[in-house]
Amino acid sequence: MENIIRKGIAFDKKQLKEFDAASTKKGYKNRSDAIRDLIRKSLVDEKRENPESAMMGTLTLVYDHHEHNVQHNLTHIQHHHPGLIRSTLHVHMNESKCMEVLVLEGKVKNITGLADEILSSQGVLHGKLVLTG
Ligand code: NI
Repeated sequence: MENIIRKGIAFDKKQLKEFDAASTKKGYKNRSDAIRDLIRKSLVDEKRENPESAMMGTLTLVYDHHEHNVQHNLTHIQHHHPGLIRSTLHVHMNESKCMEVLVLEGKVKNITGLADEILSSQGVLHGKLVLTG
């Protein structure tokens, strides 16, 4: 594994003990794996803060299809951003609620702009955007 380098890092004894216990509880087999995942998470968080970063995301939303025009409006919005939307999934949750999951790819500012537009549409009950990359 030539891309791996070893470094000595100083830790607070008590914090390291707590970190190891939490990591073990989560299923990590060793401390290095847990720390590497933390670093990856930190780098993705950093990327998320830059509006120009290229990322992928999922937008999950729930709406009431009885609400006047909601499906028409959501379809209209989505057709205006074909380059951002890679895939969509629609699930009929019950007699009134629908769930949609949109897989998005593009600049952070464009993904969040589209997510804000969709989530603020009338009839959308709630939703959440998750960015990754
Ligand atoms: Ni439905």
